[in-house]
Amino acid sequence: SKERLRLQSLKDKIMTAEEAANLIKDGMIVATSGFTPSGYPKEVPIAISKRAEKENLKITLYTGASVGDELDGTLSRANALIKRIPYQTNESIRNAINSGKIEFVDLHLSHMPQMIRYGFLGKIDVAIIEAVAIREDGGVVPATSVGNSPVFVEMAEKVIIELNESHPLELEGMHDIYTPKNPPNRKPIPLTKVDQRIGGNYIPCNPDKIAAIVLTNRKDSVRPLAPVDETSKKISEHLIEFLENEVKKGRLPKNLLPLQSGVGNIANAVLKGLLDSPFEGLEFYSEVIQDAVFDLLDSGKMVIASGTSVTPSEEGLERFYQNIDFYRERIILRPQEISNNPEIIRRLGVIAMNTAIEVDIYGHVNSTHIMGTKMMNGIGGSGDFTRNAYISIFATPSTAKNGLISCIVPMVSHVDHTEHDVMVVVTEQGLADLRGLSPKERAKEIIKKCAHPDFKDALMEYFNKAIEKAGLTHTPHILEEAFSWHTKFLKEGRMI
Ligand code: 0RQ
Repeated sequence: SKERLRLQSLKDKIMTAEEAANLIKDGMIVATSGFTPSGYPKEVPIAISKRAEKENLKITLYTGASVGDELDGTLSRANALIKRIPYQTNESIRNAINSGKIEFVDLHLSHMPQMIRYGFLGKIDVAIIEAVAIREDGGVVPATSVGNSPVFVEMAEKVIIELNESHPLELEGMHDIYTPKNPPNRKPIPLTKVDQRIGGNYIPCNPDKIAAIVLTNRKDSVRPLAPVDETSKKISEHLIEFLENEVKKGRLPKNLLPLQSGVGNIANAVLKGLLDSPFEGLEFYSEVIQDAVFDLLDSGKMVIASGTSVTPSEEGLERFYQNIDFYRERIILRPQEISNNPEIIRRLGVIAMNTAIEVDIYGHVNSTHIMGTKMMNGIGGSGDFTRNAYISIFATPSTAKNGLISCIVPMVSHVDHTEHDVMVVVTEQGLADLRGLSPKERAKEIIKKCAHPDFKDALMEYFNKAIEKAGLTHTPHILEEAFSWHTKFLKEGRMI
């Protein structure tokens, strides 16, 4: 319709997904919109996969973060991917990464856009962007995520637009697009408050670059959320008690500071817990806006939410669209270069809450690897937020795999966040406040507060034995035994 394609000279670029997919050649770098199954292209990737099943066609794929099965799933099952950057959560692609079929590069999400502008990641041949409209000047109005789309559109040779009518036009005005310049002498990013807008509400695009427009109304495949379980609920209670105490001590204002929370069930439980908390006037400065944020906005407890994508459940999406005028006043979607920007996170004083796979007794955190070797999802934005937070928090259940694995271990099998970055660790057992503690003090606090009773004594034994063997060094370890819990699990299916 004229409302969605406002530059009439582009009308002859409308074509089928199969025709658009023919623009992709073997060996190309293809970059797409999409962030945590939201706002990603669907029709053209499916068409590329179909071609790849019949001919020799392999591409490198860049995205904002995780995308839906129509993209990561179909392309990896069609063996159409050589390399993938920077984050994924799809089972097919995860299996391909962990069996050597695809090279995966796990990047901090805020780093990727500038790495592309610096030329570190090669030249982007084609960008495929999901949009709700194309403006009179060629500008692209993104859908439910912004992610890396601005830099992809800027740097790609050609742009394919999937104009998706399943997204309401009322999304226009929700985005705030600002692009920092390259060094030297980059200016400060002028964002000092969560509710501030610093850019335009569309992605500028030279219309000559738009090589194809594909019309669709296929919806994102969104993920269902599990109901809040006992473990997540306890984690949430410990965390809220901690935040209340910080307010009492005068280290946080009454309405806290802007909150960031990861995705998944624990994050959802923590946000739900805030609904029943005494806090008012909350602000959210995060990546992903999920259902619990709608609850907080509806209740009036939260006044503003800034992120790079809206990723609701199916019911959540319906609710979002039914009340879009209400949410457009309270939600701002920014490029991931801004939502995850270290400069802004430090300036705003963001409280970062992310999930760990495992934590060691000294407070190093593994967020990405299973038993040190297999990639789960990727570091995502957790590093962007953790290193620069006012308070950095990691949550995890104290055990995994029905209690056979302790998520508190002598030494993490992969390090994503070092002890220098991690201030608080919380499990359903309790919360360890590590601020101002030395490694040996941290070990006692983490074991005492966070470890599961089944593993507590064994962890303390390891720590004491390490002191006996290594002496009172700065960070006592027994190198021959540091990974014995993991190797035992791999051999016998349990850690102790
Ligand atoms: O595997 O499903 O095969 O059983 O790890 O664990 O408990 O389902 O937790 O879905 O919240 O994910 C850290 C991966 C947690 C996620 C991580 C196994 C466990 C299960 C997943 P199964 P759960 P969640 C914002 C910030 C990095 C990115 C990030 C993540 C699977 O939060 O990707 O923070 N974070 N982004 O069984 C072996 C252990 C284990 C274990 C759990 N100790 N050993 N396996 N598992 N603990 C979002 C973005 O940046 C986009």
